[in-house]
Amino acid sequence: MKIVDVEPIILQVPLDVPVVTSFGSMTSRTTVLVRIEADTGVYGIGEIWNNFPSWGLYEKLATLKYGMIPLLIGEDPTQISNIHDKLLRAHTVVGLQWGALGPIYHSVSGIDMALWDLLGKYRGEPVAKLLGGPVQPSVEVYASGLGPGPFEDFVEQHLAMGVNAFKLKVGKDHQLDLANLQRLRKLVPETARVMIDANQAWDRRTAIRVLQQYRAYGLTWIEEPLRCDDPEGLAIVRHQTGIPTAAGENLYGVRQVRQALEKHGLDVIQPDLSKQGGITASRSIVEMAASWEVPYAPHFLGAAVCLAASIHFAAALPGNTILELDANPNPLRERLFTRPVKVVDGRIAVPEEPGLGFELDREFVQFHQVPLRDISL
Ligand code: SMN
Ligand code: MG
Repeated sequence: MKIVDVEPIILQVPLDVPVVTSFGSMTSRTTVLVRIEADTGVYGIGEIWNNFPSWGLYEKLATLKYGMIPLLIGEDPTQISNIHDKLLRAHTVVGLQWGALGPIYHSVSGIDMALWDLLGKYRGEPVAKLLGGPVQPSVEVYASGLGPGPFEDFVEQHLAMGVNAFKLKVGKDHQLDLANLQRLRKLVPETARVMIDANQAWDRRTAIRVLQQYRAYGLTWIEEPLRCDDPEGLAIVRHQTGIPTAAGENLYGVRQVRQALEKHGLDVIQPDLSKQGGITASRSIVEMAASWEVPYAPHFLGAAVCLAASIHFAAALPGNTILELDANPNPLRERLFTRPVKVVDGRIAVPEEPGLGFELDREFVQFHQVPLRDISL
């Protein structure tokens, strides 16, 4: 079998109510899917991370088109490890040189995910099974993306779905963060897990000072309290505050993760399957973390394809604690598939169909697919 075609599919859906992130306001949701087809007609779909800013996709698409696709055509798509290795070997040094490690890993992520989907479809098996699982038939999720604005409705909706873990955005305004945390704790049952995410906002001194005040709230973790390139700082923060730390969405390559583990900076590792190099690289990351007895909780904030991949992954590989599920409305997560992903009793069941186990809704895709020149920024 040989790869004969690799196509990016750019989808953009305007939002009625912008989603406010700590980086800025999102007026649309944009994603890049990758469709890989083999000469037998079998195909797979993957997803490349694209959150904010939407114009970030230009560099990922260029990396895909000029860097990756020429290396993929003619390859045997079942040789996933070889292909993964070849793509990273060909691009890592030049990526370090021009400072574009992110887009390289993001592009490889979409390709890798598509290859696993393709392999599953070819073999007639779900990806969770190809990965040697499942070790659990369903995966617990937590609702993320709460705050800094009102979040009561989101919390209520997710409690009704049986979700019992919530993550609040912090890091902009300490008084508001504290008030939000108190409000969230009152809204949820005592048994609920509560996490906070500072998105790299603090320096060491601020993190320690602020987190002392959060101790009383029984936090399951503080995510990215410091810049992602300060693993020693993370170790100091977790030792001095006693609050577990989580990070990983901005660490690229096993070496960066290994350094964070060696410095004892992490209690939970959070690879994102659309960012860190797909299923193949994320598997290396979580297996390496397991040797430090550090469990994983996949980061996820994208479209339905990455969600499906994350479910297979977390169901198949031991050491998963929980999976992120963005609580903000996102049509690319909710309406991309003919059969939407459902949360029941706070968990998502692993699909039993071949590959990632879903069908793209053709009408939705046709309606929202945009040529690169028409992307609104
Ligand atoms: C996050 C990532 C990207 C955009 C907004 C928020 C956050 C998360 O770090 O982990 O969900
Ligand atoms: Mg985060």
